[in-house]
Amino acid sequence: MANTWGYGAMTNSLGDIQNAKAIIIFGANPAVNHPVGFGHFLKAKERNNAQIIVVDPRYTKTAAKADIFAQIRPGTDIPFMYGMLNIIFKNGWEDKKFIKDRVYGIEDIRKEAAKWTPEKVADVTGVSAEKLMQITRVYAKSTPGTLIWAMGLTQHTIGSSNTRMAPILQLCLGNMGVEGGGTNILRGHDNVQGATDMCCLSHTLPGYYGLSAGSWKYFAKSWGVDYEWLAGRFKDKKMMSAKGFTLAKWYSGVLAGKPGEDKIHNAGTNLKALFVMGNGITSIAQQAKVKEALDNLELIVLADPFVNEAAILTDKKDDVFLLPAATQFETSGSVTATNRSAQWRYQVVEPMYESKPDHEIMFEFAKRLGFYDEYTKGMLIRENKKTFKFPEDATDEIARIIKTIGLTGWTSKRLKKHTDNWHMFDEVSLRGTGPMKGEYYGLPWPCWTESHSGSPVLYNINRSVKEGGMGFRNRFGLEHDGQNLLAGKGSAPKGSSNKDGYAEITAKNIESVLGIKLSAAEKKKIGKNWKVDTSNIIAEKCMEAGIAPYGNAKARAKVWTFPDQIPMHREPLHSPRQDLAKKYPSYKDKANHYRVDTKYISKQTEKDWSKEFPINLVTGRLVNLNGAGMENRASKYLAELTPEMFCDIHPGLAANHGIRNGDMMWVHSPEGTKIKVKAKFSYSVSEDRVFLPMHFAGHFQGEDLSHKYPEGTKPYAVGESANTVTNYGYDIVTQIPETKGGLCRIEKA
Ligand SMILES: Nc1nc2c(c(=O)[nH]1)N[C@H]1C(S)=C(S)[C@@H](COP(=O)(O)OP(=O)(O)OC[C@H]3O[C@@H](n4cnc5c(=O)[nH]c(N)nc54)[C@H](O)[C@@H]3O)O[C@H]1N2
Ligand SMILES: Nc1nc2c(c(=O)[nH]1)N[C@H]1C(S)=C(S)[C@@H](COP(=O)(O)OP(=O)(O)OC[C@H]3O[C@@H](n4cnc5c(=O)[nH]c(N)nc54)[C@H](O)[C@@H]3O)O[C@H]1N2
Ligand SMILES: [Mo]
Repeated sequence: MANTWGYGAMTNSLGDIQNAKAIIIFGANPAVNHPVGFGHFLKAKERNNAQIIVVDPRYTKTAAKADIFAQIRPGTDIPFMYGMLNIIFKNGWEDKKFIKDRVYGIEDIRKEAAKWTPEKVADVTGVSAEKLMQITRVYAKSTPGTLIWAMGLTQHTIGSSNTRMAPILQLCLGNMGVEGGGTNILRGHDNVQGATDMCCLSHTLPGYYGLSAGSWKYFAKSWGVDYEWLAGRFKDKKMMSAKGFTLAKWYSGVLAGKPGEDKIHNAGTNLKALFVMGNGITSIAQQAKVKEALDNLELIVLADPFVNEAAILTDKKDDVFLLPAATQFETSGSVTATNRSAQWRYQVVEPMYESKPDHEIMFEFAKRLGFYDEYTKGMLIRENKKTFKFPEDATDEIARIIKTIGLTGWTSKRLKKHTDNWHMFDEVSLRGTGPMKGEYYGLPWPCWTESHSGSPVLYNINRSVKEGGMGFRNRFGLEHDGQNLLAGKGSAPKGSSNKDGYAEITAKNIESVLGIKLSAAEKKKIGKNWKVDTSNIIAEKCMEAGIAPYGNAKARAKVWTFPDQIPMHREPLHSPRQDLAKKYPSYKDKANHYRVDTKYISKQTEKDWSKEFPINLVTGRLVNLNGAGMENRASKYLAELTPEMFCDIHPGLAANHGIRNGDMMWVHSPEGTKIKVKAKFSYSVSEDRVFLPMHFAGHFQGEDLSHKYPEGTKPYAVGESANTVTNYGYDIVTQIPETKGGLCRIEKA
């Protein structure tokens, strides 16, 4: 299973934040979670006196560096942003030309924003009308402004709507496609962007190609394998195109059929085996369910450099295997940073003891499962080789096949050259000098051809396509509801042969859009459209004409295929405000959501949760620990900083429950689960909420599982996992768990 919690790449880069005049941060705590990158935020302050605005339910270390802090109620960012738009439209502070030429659907946004007066926003979000007006004025008047988000926006049932709302705010202010602007999503692990781009996800092929027969056929051809052979790996062709389970709900795949469990659509069987490569498992919401699922599996295989604490959580005795995986220092290959730049990672040491790098573990599996040749064949094709060299040939295979996000230019040779010449690039613009002139560091995608510069700022029409410029992608047809979806007159990237909006480039329209004639030989070689054109003729011709192969369209504020066409506020499934849950109810329950019938409104209305569980539960991160935490809790010095699992609690709230600083306390969840943790007084949380760090494991509902660690492997710090009490609730589009919007009850232990 792969890690793909966050979504959306940075449109700009960390360095480019230094160009911002204002920085608004929703649900991210970079001072803690991206402390090196946060240096650029502070430099923006030094350089431009950039105003830093933090919107978070907690007074974080990032908030401590902010000019303005708004303590928002969890899960109410959509009303907050509509409130900003309400003020922006009322004062005419929006960028009218940008909206007219480059955005579709703002009329609907305008109507919704009109409903969110500052007073109404104050009631829903807990942020005063005055503060909302102050923030809006500062942010709208200090352009370019950059908008930052991370997990505080995504880990909600409405997470996907949050991630549409934020770009809409930026589009309205004309903050997209400019240096110092953009939506800059601070991603998680070093290569989480790369993992997402390769679609270690259950609903797409690599490069976001989707699961249609057409996509499968493109990959079959590109991998040099027979499409029917590939199809034969599935029960039938319907399952071949069906989305799989997600990491968040895999447990339902095991437990379905038991009383009260969500139903599944899995071609007739429950899941029987689990193979984990690079996920901590104790980081998944609903740990009691996860434990039960682990206990009910026939086989568990955990490939990890450490003891994966799934093995500690489960009571399963047989057929649990720990495979020693090598770490990133013992292998090499390309990794993709949060701003779409690639870097080559060189091996530091040989794999230690009997450990093996992940790719070797996978190759060994493929051999034993009987498809090693098919699995590795794609690496031989580019240069018609007999044997491959990993990872160079894998990187070159990716460059050969992935057109959708423009990875053609990412050959292993070029990526190594960038890493080797790291010192020749500017940290703000990413521009290279000397031998690296004309290229941006890490060739941020799209990097359309083998000589393309890379694109440091997405959607920037002030640069030529050759130098990283582009409009918005033409992805959703040419018109909708009678309105043209292509960009307006004169809004093509600089130096382009076509000055206006244009469709994505296909073999059919290339001559008319570019105003060129193809030779007979070219016509024979060219692919059907830019996404499947392995001849690269489309991309090469487009570069000459200054045309972005993916078209030049309007960004869409309205998505007519989503449950909410424009982002709408909906209360979390477990809301402390029952009055608002009635007014802004959740979605209808969703059948077959990544194979699982997932509850929304039925959960929200099951009872008035807030009566028994009146306190908001917020979870998140600490600077000294990472993810599920095993890697760092196994380090004596890092563990020493937080030797025990704790709960940040306001002294006022604690006093009401007879809890003193340092007492043990119980946190109970609506699911009937509980954890025992140490109370830590903190004014970072208000009296209506508590905060739990997510990095602990090794205790379960009050029980110490220390005796279950294999000899010599117990980490220096163990404790309850916050995810034993995070509530049921999953994003309507992506199925990310609602780990940042739930309820709990507390008592002194
Ligand atoms: N030290 C350290 N660094 C890390 C990690 C780590 O574990 N440790 N993990 C890495 C990974 S995988 C990721 S994804 C990133 C995550 O980086 P962040 O997203 O910054 O991490 P979190 O602390 O989970 O959440 C950020 C903030 O969201 C706030 N929040 C919660 N609910 C809401 C809400 O409804 N609205 C708003 N506006 N804010 C809300 C929380 O109070 C918290 O301060 O960090 C990466 N960096
Ligand atoms: N309550 C709550 N839960 C959350 C979150 C939250 O904010 N609140 N955040 C969520 C987010 S954004 C994320 S990303 C997840 C993170 O949670 P996890 O995905 O569990 O993150 P890590 O602890 O980084 O887990 C990585 C595992 O991979 C192992 N590993 C490290 N290097 C290698 C390698 O090279 N090969 C292999 N095979 N294994 C390796 C580590 O030892 C570790 O066991 O947690 C999610 N869960
Ligand atoms: Mo993450």
